[in-house]
Amino acid sequence: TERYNPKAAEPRWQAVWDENKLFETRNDAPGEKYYVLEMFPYPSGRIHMGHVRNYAMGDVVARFKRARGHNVLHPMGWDAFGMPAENAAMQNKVHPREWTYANIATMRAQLKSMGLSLDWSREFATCDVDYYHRQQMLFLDLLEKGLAYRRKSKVNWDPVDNTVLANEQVIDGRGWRSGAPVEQRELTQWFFTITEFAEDLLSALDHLPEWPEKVRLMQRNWIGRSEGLLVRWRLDAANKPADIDEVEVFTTRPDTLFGASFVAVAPDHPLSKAAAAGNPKLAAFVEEARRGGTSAAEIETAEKKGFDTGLRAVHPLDPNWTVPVYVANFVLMDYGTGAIFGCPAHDQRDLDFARKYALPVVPVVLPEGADAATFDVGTEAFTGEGTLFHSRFLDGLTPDEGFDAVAKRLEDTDLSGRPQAKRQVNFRLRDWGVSRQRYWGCPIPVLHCEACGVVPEARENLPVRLPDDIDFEKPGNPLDRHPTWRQATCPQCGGPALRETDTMDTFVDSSWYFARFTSPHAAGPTDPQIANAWLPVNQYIGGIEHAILHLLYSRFFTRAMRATGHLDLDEPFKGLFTQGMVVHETYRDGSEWVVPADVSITEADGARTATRLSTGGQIAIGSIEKMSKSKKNVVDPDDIIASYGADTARWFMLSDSPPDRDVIWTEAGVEGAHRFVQRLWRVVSEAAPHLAGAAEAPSDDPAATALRKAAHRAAAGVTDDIERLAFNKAVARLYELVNALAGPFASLDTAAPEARAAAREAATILVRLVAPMMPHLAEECWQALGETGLCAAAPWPVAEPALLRDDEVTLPVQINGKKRGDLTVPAGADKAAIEAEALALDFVQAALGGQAPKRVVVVPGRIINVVV
Ligand code: ANZ
Ligand code: ZN
Repeated sequence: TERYNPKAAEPRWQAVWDENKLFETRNDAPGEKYYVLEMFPYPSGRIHMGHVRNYAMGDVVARFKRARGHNVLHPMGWDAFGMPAENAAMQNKVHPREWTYANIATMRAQLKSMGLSLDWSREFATCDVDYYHRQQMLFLDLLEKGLAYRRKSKVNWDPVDNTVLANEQVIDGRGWRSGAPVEQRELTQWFFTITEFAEDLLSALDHLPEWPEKVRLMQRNWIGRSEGLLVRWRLDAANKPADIDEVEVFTTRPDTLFGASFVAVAPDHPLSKAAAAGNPKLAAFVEEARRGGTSAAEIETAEKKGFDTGLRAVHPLDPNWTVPVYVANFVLMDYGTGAIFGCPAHDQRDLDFARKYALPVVPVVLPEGADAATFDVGTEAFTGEGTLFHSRFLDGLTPDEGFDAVAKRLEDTDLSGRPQAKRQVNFRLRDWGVSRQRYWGCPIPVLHCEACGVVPEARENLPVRLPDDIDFEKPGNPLDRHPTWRQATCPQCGGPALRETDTMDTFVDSSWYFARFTSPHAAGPTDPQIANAWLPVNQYIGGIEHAILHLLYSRFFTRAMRATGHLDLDEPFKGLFTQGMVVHETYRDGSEWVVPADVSITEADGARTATRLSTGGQIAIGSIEKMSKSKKNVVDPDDIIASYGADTARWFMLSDSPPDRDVIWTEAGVEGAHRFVQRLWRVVSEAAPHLAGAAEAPSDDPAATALRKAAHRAAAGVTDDIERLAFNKAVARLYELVNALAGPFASLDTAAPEARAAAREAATILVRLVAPMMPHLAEECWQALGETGLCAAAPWPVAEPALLRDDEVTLPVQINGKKRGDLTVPAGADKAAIEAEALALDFVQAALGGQAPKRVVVVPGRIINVVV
């Protein structure tokens, strides 16, 4: 037969699926609903191999579930707002809208060439007016429910370009375009109250068994719940500021109070300001510290610095003990109370700080087995478990017991009419700042009226559309300097008002798109009934890079949309799978990276050498790394599809490694995959003519039964593999099945019709098992076999249990507990029969020496033990 020609076959089958609207999902179609979703792409220009891997996996699940009779929802769209479109506008003078939609067109065509079973009728881009209109509705709903609010917050300010910068636009503390040192400015910005849900977002993680533990852990840490104590420290009257009497700290380790050697406050803390009032050097330090980065990560890595205010705080458990009060750059204003007490022996930051400023280091937790007389910390704080010592009434307690003892005592201590301490649960999680001072995003639908203040836009005036006529000549937000767009009418008083020019963080767009897909044309954000019927997403698949923010924000939105009546569910994603990366060797010609397409590899005596095709010169082979433009180690999916076809690309992506691990893309691997494509085609198409005249029912002779068993076992195995998303195992099983069938299929011309029936059955099983991974090839085979209808619409093969059973089992035979030999019996033989056969064995007879056995233990399917 002829070689399989994917170039001709793939577009042909894609057109047939399209014409039949095979993958258009009706909300009311029969079958249990199953929603499979891959994280939608950002339309950056072209799809990359990471997309191919992600969508190939999702497509296997979608096609499999469809074949199993589910009503499958498998949609696709575009996460289309964001900075790169504005950058392109600035660099190439192309409108962000044009740039974005052109990219979408390119990438849609690329995805279509992969033959994905997507419901394109539900497609949308988040920059479609239709979509952001609904997002504005949601915003107003959140505002009404008190889930959105405004407050002042810090932003990165470029003093030369006079504009706010996104975090990504700050490079080493400088503006990416101006190069000027970035300042922190306070701006009034919009926030969503994600912290209101902190406790629930945390505890609900325990009820997501189909999420990777790793992701749940990352979410837990991000939410960062800690139980601690608020402790008020009196300021020593000697030199305290007139209007401040005390400083309250948040601590999770009140058990270490007797190891305290200083108190430290954040640069923005009121006490810093008060202390700096008459102290220019301190004022300069505070100013300097405030300029530093605001992110926790920056603070974590910055050098720990402090400044002694000269104030002293009185130890809460000893009125005769005071410690110095510092302003320190590592204390965050927006965590706890913005003030801490430092216990250097048991906290690394405090220890570094104490060593730097020569403060006492007194250990108060003794590690098990350590000697109280000699134990000391060197440069490493001891943060483990142990027993409290040097701690007066706490001596001998565990840290937990010490926590409670201190809490009790201080809760009962009165300090100016209030308890000196109280328990508090703190979260690291902050409210979600959604304001962005950018053009290419969803406009926040509010107005600023001089008479009425901040007024939500009237719902009948939605959508607030982005203006088209904008210029990127100057840095900053083009909405701010648009000649007319800002001018509007206040819906409350009818007077003039100005539009909000902030647009929403693009993470907002991707926080509810999965719900919109359930009824993409609904007048409101969702049709709640339909959304509830489809959600949660049964299987969500995407990169681990979204393990924290995107998933957390989507989980928040699910709660916010429940509060505003747009859906009613606990969690958006029931199953989550994070796939590994696609990696590739790197190549270097001197200092220049070389694309794999320009490299030819030769192998001799186990050594590989690389030749650069364009120059003929030998070049260096570098390490294997994530495909990236910077190292040029990328392979363009289009090239692969053009040379080998989409099925080969899909098959290779699924075959080589477990889906959660990295897959190494190699030319040899792709070629191997393609050889299998051709082999499968040959095996099936050459058998096909002999299968036409097959009998109705397969024979039960041993050869036919062996064939049937191979097919039915593969069916059971592949089903199980796909259920567990073990695609590489499914692939391995299918290689095996083709091997098992190739021999018998080659001699079909002389086989009896009943034997052909078994072969026909095996062939149709094989083709259907392959279909989720290689759907085009499967259709071609299906047609060659003369099957009616489309393979993509055929039901999944169901394995017959009888064919999965082994006919015979081999049991170890023990004499007095020692294995002496084996016995093979028919599967399902009863105990008596097994016992009789065992006793007849030569070596058992010999051991018995003519005597009756004392006891015979038979565990069918497991073991036989004869006691003599
Ligand atoms: C004394 C102490 C002794 C502490 C010790 C730790 C170990 P988590 O678990 O993240 O909640 N802390 C409190 N507020 C802070 C702020 N605004 N900026 C920087 N650090 C702050 O951490 C709580 C601990 O972090 C608190 O417990 C406090 O230091 C510090 F051996 O108090 B601890
Ligand atoms: Zn007004």
